[in-house]
Amino acid sequence: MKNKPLFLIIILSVIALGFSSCALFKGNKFKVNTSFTVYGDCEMCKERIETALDRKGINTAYWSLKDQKVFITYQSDIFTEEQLHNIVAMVGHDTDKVKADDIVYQNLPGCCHYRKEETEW
Ligand SMILES: [Cu+2]
Repeated sequence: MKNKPLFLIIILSVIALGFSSCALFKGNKFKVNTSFTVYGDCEMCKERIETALDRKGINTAYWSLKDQKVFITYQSDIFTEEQLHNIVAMVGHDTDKVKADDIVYQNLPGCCHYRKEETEW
């Protein structure tokens, strides 16, 4: 049985290949694009929003200051769209569905205070 190790290596490679193509397929199957309104006021907001969304299960996240919108590609088997809204709201940014906690919002640097009612006071 001189060939046994070689045979084992081949079997293991086939199994590994099977797993990786499975993962690849899975990755595409659940990959979803979405965009929704996220309020912010400056480059620091952009950094804060994109950093909050920089996590496993989120492929790309881009926030546009001009559009007041975030564009996200994520894995729908890991996150729901509601969770994405919550992640952004948690760091102090209102979305079109979830309002950020007032205390978290108050603690943002002054330049990041995007809520209109506050600047009008
Ligand atoms: Cu800001």
